[in-house]
Amino acid sequence: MVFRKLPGVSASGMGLRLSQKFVFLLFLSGLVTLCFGALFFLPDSVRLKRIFLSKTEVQPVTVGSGSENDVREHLKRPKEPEHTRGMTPGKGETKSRKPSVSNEATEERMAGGKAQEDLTLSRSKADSLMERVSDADHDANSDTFNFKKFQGCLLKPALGRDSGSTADPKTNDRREKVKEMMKFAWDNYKRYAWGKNELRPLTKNGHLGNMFGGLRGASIVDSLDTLYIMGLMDEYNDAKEWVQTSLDLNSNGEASLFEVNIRYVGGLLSAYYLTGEEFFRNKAVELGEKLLPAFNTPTGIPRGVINLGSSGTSWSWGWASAGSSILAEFGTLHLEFVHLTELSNNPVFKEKVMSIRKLLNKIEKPHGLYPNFLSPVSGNWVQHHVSIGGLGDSFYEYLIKSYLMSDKTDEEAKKMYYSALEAIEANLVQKSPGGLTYMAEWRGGILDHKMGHLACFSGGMIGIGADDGAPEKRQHYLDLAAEITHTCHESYTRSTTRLGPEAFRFDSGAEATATRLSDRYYILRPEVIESYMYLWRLTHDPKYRDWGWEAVEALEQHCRVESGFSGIRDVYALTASHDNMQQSFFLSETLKYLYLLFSDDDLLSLEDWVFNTEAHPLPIIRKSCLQDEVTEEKTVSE
Ligand code: DMJ
Repeated sequence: MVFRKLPGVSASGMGLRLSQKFVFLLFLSGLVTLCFGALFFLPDSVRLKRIFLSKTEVQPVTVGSGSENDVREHLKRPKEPEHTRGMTPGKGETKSRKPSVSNEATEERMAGGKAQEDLTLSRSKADSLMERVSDADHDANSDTFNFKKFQGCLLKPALGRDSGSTADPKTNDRREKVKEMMKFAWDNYKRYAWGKNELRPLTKNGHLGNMFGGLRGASIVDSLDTLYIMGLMDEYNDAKEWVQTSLDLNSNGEASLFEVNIRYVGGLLSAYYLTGEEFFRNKAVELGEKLLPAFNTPTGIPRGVINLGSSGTSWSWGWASAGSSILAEFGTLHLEFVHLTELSNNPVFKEKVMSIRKLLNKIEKPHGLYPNFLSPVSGNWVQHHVSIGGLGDSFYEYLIKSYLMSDKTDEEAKKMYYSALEAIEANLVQKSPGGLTYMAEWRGGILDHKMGHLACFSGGMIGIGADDGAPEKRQHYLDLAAEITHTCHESYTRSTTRLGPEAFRFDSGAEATATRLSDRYYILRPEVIESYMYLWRLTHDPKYRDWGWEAVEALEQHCRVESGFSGIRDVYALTASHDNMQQSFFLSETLKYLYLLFSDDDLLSLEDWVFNTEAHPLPIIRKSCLQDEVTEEKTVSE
């Protein structure tokens, strides 16, 4: 035995010599290292591993920027390698992170439809992931959602009467024009960039970017519902087939939680609710599960970047101060996650977003405002910068939409929304010397008299919330919505191209114009048109349809190129300098909102649907109807 005292050997302590002790300690420490190392090779489901190795202990790095990711894509910094762009090592960061899957050969394989063995492999990986998630004692695939019953609970057919075409021939012609634009954008994407995330219309190739963690086909997933409601069925069927056979969720790159949620999860959910195709639902739930590790933080506030692979590690964006999370990112998950719970019968998704809600409801807010940066570790605000544009925007949108989507039962969301709106009115809403109402930005009490294109969604938001405000405020909210939409329209009409800049200012004599070169670009964004669509539905003032048509003409004149649509670098320059990018949100949002603007109100009626921030329609959840036995009998016997 190793510990036995050897005869004739002078001993100390336990009866061993110093050198023997040293050898023994060396052996012991080797053994411990070996055992600990072996933990890494155990399957994730082994309890021992879960106890010793928490998935998101690493508080590392950063990549892009919240709802401004697309801006960063636009303002590329080509010097840094794409994979490491914007990343700064953080506490616990190891150098052995797996590379994002992004080489061209792999891309082509994915784009063209993967070989059968790849698919089999992917499915078995997906299965093992499913097993791990169901560790949480919930079967994410529980088949409890009754699609027929859901359809029976809609007040109107999703596509309306006559697929939403109107009685007015001029409006119908405009609608047809938008449909043609969609077909043109889609055909070129299909021809030159099939399976990639976006089309580069000038160079006629595809773009993958670094926002989606190796997921492909953002333009396909973002287009499914637009193609479907426009009746572009051949195109829709191509898109559907690609999702069914080639959308591989087993990627291993760093993704923006926010972008994957609003575009992929949102797109898949809408496709399911419109068509009832089960695989859309399954993919949405499977992808939702991959996002869950981002919530493993001390506060439950998710980090912005997540590795979609089995490591499930998450990070904060490097540019966000002190490892903070972004309000517009963690505040823009609620609609999709509530629907994931509806469809999977797994409460975990709703629980995650409810704990975000709880924290935000409780935390002290400066002047009632919600700053843009919050620490996922301490749960405190990190900076006092407030914006209704980038970094803050869709958090407010999701509050009122959560209330509407809950069939007006989510009183907490309602209360939070109207209190936030009051604080916004008191602190941010301004009137320019020329009489234009705008939303300034707020930096610790100091106003920056600038309004971003992104903030122009707020006309629509305030409009859809008007009816549920205090009775004495309803008309006021509708007026405010109209005034903001008018200001955003002015930002378009005051430019040479009649398209609006990324940000416009109200200082040094400026009124709704960009004063800085860096704010002059337009990347096919939807927000202004989105507000036209809502204001049209709320007021039926024909000016909104005319303003939408002005935008169509400007898009055709300045953004349409030989092989698709492209953003432009300067809305004040008549000779267009194109940015060579057809953003996926152009197909998902800009063209969809235009199409709805020129359609009857019963196409995706606001009585039945709310749109997520990427314009993917999600149904209002009518709990009492869904649980009502009579409805089921009625719909099943139909
Ligand atoms: C879209 O992806 C979403 O609307 C998001 O909320 C903000 N940015 C783009 C469109 O501009």
